[in-house]
Amino acid sequence: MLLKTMKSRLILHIDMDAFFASIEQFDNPDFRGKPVVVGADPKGGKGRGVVSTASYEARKFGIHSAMPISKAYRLCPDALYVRPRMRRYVEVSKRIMEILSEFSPLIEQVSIDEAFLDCTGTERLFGNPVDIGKKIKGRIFKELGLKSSIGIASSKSVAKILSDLSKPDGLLYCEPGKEKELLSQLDIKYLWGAGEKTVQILRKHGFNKIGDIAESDGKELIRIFGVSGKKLWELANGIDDREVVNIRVRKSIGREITFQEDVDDLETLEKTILYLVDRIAYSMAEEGIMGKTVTLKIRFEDFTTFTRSKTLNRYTDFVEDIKNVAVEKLHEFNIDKERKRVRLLGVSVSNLIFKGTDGEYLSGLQRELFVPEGDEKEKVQKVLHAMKKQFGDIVKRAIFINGEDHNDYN
Ligand code: TTP
Ligand code: MG
Repeated sequence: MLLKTMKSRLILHIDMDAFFASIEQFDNPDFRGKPVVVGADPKGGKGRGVVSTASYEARKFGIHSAMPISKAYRLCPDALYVRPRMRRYVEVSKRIMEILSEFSPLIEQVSIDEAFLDCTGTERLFGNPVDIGKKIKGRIFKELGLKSSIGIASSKSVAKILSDLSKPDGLLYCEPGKEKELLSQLDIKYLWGAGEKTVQILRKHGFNKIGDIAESDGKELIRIFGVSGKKLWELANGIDDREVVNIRVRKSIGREITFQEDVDDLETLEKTILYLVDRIAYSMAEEGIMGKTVTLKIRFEDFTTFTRSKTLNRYTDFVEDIKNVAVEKLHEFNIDKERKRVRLLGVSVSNLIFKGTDGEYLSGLQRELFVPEGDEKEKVQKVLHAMKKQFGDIVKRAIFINGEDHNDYN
């Protein structure tokens, strides 16, 4: 029998410390070493919003993410209260991901300040696991002046737990084979995937340490939680084969179409733009992306190809916004007057920002910052997207396009 030896994986979980607040402290040297609270305006204690995050100095007063800003103000009125600057944070986030991608091409960004890296097989290049972690921390600090915490293990869940435990400015490594031992003494609240509710139920049934779960025969867990009970048991035993999924930090999102027959009338071209933009906007909503720069690509019958771009003054994922720019650019080609025949038409959106995949907070913030509240267009678009998700192609705009369209990803 052929024995397959599974090589242990080397997975890193990187999470920035007090991300928004640390950026504020870096950008404003006066804020360093002081309690900084990023979030809504406290309005002298009457503010109604919440805390995005607090610097570690502010956390000493009990202030934390998602706490009402009025409560934070009561706990520490002298803290420095600043409004979020999302664009700046997204820019720094992109830079961090670029640094991480120098250490491995297999990178999964989980939220604005967090990513998994699969560094299996990179020891020869960068040294032992701890060295790799130190190098990454060093690079991020040197280039951006920010502190990070890193967990290194053979699985995603253990790496994630370790980065949490190592905070702030920490680095923890679990040798392969020691996962179960390491987890056993930890409180069940550290188990990745066990939310607050699950933890409560577990405690009610007498599970307090992760080891309590690992040592149980699993049947009780399955009885309580169904299939996810089995998952919990596996995680508690350090079993987690989820892979680091390569989420490409995309530079643009677009679609283009090559017509069956070259087109020379403006109306068809404009309709085609709407058709393409509809699909782009749907993908953007699906993937939680907004963009600022719209590019129109046009190829004439003689294969000469042009691109024309315009950068808006805000991020958008609205069909209307994207379409308007693309149509405006199309008109610059004087197709009507010159009767030029078009072979291919494409639209793409670049200069993108991404919302985190593990929560709505980033999207919420982005909406708050970039979109007027209660915008009608947004509501209509949301409904359209929701319907499209449910009914697929039934909800299409009534446009017939004679050609093949395809993704145009960069
Ligand atoms: P986190 O990584 O959860 O928090 P953090 O980086 O501020 O602190 P830690 O050292 O504990 O990792 O979230 C990253 C950023 O996301 C955070 O700086 C601000 C934002 N955020 C919110 O706006 N609202 C929230 O409720 C949370 C949890 C985060
Ligand atoms: Mg963080």
